[in-house]
Amino acid sequence: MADDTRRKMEEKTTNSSTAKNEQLDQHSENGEGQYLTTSTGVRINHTNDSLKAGSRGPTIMEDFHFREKMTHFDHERIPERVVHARGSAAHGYFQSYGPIPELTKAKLFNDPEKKTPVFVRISTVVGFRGSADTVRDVRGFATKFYTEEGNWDLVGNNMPVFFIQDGIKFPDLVHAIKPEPHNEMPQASAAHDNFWDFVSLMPESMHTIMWVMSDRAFPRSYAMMEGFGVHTFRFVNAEGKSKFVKFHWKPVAGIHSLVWDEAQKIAGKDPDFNRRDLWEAIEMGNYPEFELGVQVVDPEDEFAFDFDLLDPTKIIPEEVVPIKMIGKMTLNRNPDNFFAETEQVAFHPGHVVPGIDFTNDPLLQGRLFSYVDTQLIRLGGPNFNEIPINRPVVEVHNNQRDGFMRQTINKGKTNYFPNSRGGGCPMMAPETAGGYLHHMEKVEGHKIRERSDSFKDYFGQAKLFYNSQTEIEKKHIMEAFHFELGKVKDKEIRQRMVYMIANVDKDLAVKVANGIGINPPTDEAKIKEVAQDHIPREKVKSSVDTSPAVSMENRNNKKGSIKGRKVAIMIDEGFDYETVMQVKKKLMDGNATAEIVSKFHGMITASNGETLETDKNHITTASVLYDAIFIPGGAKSVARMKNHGDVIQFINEAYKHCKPLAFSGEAVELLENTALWNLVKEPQNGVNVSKGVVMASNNDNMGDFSERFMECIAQHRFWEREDMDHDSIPA
Ligand code: HDE
Repeated sequence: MADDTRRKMEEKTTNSSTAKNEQLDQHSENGEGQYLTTSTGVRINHTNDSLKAGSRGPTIMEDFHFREKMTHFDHERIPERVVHARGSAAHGYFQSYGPIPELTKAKLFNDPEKKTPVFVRISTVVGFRGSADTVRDVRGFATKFYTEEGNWDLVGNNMPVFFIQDGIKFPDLVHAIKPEPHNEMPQASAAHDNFWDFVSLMPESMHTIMWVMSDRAFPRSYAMMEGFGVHTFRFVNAEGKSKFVKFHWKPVAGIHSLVWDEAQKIAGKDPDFNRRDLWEAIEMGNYPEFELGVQVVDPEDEFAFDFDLLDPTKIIPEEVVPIKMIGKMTLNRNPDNFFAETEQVAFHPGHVVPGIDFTNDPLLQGRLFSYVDTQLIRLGGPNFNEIPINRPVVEVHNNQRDGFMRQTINKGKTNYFPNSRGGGCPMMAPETAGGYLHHMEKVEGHKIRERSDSFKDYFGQAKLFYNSQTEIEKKHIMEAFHFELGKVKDKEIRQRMVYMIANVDKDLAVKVANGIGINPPTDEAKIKEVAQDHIPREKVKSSVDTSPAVSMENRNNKKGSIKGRKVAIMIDEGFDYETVMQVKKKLMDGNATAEIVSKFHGMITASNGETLETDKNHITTASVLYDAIFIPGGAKSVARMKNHGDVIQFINEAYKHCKPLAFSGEAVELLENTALWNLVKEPQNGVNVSKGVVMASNNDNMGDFSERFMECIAQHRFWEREDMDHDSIPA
């Protein structure tokens, strides 16, 4: 790009949310209306045959077009991220709710008029780049803020705690959880011997393990999960006063997850499930939104908790320090090119702006080294910040030069500081001109490889998490252990894990043991032995026994909206057009989507002669891909569907996954034909709702019917249906 074009672009920069988009647009070439050229700009007149000596002869070395095209192709792949390889991303903007100068001088928080461009990449951790979205895993939640003071990266996860307390253990953790080295199995799964061997020897991981065993490990949508900065960071204000902060993203659409059986089936039916959901939501204008919140702790209160603020395996319960909402992020544009943007984006927790600073959390300190190091190998050299998606929207001036793939053409004679020949430029910025000043924390101590005793309460918050869950969530955690440990072949590892779990909750450990053919944890000495150097913390004034906020089932976390949900409307020839239209409109009004599903693709004629085109047929979709199902009446349509095994399976499976189902008119007869009929109450006149199944035998009150159906969709799951499985829980 010409230098003056770039300068003009950079001049526009900061105040507009579209600045980053415009900057990127300068780099995109879609070739519309253009001739095909080589990479050096020579027009090509034929690309379907290589240059040969005679039409049946050998290919000629001279064919520069062939060689250039093939060489580029041969080098198309770069190393995937060693963790978080599978990711999906979106552009958007962040807007502050109001100035907070008392907390931080960072400009992005202090002007509510300003829209700061962002790029967010959400990822799974363990799977390879082509692995499925819906596996049980932590999700990465990395946000790059292109602020007027430079880039700030908030590189967080959808769980607020981490497996380990010190960065030096990260390679071990990742080796243990990735596929085993001898046979590279299993893909994108922790359910194997190496991982649980590691965990059974690492009591500090138990709090995070409890989160990973919960349904938070397979979000329904990236727009329906929380995000956390995990570490304690610092805010610093203009007076240089610092406060501890924990960052939180709260999804406006509420927190919702899949269920495990569903998640596994989706991994086969649509491995791109979450990626597609994010993409389609943005294409439809259903923009995912997240509020940014902070928990703020005064420096005087650093030691006021029953855990160490520097320990990344601990949360500050929201009930102890409430979250202050400071702004909102809206994701409103899909990337133009996956590789150029989503793959090449390079996050780094060390990318901070004035007003945001670090603490001595040893995990954070480890990360501050690792992220630049990894980009050097992944992106091939030190110039990765010049890749369009990584470039700040402000100008960059320094004496860094050369290296692989240098983009900038620096002018001038000097490339060092101090200099007189370049007028002393680029010069250092005093604080008043926005120069970054590190918070002047006093540090002293002996050089020592040791962990502070204040980090050694390994189970207190694992208990807190478990005790804060509803019964159904506890059941799912138990089932997750049955699955994960059930796949572990080595009985000694399973046994050690049962002892480890006993340190969190005895009753849970017994239930887990009974489900995986292992002795219940009766030996107190062994329970203590696996706990290693665990030191339970004394209760203090701020201690709590439960934190309702960590339960997804907590009503405040669910929000009661239908935004972003997807409903299958199953029809056949002769369906009732009016009810379909009515329900569809209600869904659209709530920013949910409806798909018309039928046995075959094509136009389907309703009983009144109107037609509707199908979006999916029985083969291209499945009930696991929807949040709810609606089957309208229409005598002929229902009579046909009664004979379709796929429809019956749709209904049964949706019921098993505790999703809302709605039947109107003759469609109620369809339900009568299924084994579910005995499980839901017999419908009376009018509209009936039983365990999330909405029924209306006649079409007199469709308004009420749609209303009740929407309420059920907002509730999402009807866990009482899992009651029938309760007998099978070993106690
Ligand atoms: Fe990362 N992490 N991490 N991590 N991490 C990477 O950086 C690392 C940790 C997180 O979408 C890598 O560019 C170490 C915690 C996200 O591009 C790598 C330690 C949290 C992403 C790396 C941690 C995260 C990464 C791989 C322990 C939540 C994806 C490729 C000291 C707060 C970013 C890359 C994206 C990616 C190292 C622990 C979040 C290797 C050494 C804790 C969201 O550098």
